[in-house]
Amino acid sequence: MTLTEINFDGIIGPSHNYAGLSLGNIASASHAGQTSRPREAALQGIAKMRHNLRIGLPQGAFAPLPRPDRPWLAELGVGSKDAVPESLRYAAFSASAMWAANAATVSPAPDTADGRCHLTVANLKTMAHRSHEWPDTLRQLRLAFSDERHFRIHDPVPPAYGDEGAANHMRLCRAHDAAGVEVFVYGVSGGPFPARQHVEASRAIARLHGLDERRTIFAAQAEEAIAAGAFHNDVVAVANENVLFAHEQAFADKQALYADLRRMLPEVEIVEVPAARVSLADAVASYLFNAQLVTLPEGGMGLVLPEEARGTQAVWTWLQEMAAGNGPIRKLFVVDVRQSMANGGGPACLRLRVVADPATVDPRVLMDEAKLDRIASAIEDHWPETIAPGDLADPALVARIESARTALLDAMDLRELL
Ligand code: SUG
Repeated sequence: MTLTEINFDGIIGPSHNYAGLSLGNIASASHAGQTSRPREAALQGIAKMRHNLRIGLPQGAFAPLPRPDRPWLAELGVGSKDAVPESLRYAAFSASAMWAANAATVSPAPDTADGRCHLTVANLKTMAHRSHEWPDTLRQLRLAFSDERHFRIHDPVPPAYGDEGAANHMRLCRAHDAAGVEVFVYGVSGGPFPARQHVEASRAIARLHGLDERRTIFAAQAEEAIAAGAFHNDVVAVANENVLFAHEQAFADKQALYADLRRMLPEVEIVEVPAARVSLADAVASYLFNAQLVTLPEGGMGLVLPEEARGTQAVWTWLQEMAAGNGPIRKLFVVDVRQSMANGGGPACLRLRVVADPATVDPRVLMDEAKLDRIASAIEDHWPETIAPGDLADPALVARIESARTALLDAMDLRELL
């Protein structure tokens, strides 16, 4: 068994649009009503996957979900032949499943009582447009990780408690294949904005995954961070192996969190960015912490950052100083995921990390250059170029969105997800 970290990116679906649906997500609100570019968006996502493959990282991908979500509309009394009512249109068409960090919470095998990798699909109940992702996400997780000797997939926790998946979960460890400390980050209050992750959901997942309480931490997000636009913890913090990279104002009680981490994992290194160097506002606007913090095959760690981080002066200056210093993070890679960023989704939002032996995963969801070529050509041939407000009322566009996904599933040999 070779346990390794695999990043599964959500392929950006053909209905990608800017509907301003996420209260508390500043990018989503500020781009509401703009014209989106689904084809460009999806190709940016493919280019990121290619970049990560080329620096030697294992890469997986999840297919977009069926949109409009007809079974969900049926539950709301909309028949399959009916036009989608305007009030439900954007929620029914959202391509939000692209942000795979919200698909599930993952506890790798070394952390769990039964020695299997556990995944709990996120209920995403706080936002209407995301609350109906989980049934199709669950189907896809069951397909990708069907080997029950190695994986255990859980239904969502009950909707009494909001759960947003891996975006509010960090794992620290000596090495990916060693037992880790799992940190569940929850929100209590977000000032004017909703706190999306409920502590009871986090506690339930820790129990369901059979985690050891001596290596499990529950930490509250700072209210000021949520109020500044950190609707998920991964907007202000990211961890990889023994490194926690976080903004000074990410957590309600950082001293307690850092002390617990040092006690449970003495080799932990905490790289904290002071507010005096990078304000919360700049951290949120640049998505500095929504980088992928990765262990490079040649040793050392790198950050896969969005262009916006290079474009924000205080952030880029700080990053360059850090990379030139003696710390654990030495390499900076910049990728263009602007179409996703405009809805509040950076490089780390677009991926779900699973530590597993690739040989135990369905090979169809594991990527190489040839598969990415096939996927890219399905996108080039079938994805709409633009979606302007109101376009989703056009039956011809709806048909095109549905047939585009079918073409992609054909290219991925995943027709059973139709
Ligand atoms: O849930 N945006 C997503 C962005 C999710 C980012 N994920 C992580 N931080 N891991 C959200 O707020 C906007 C959709 C719209 O407005 O059209 C949206 O759903």
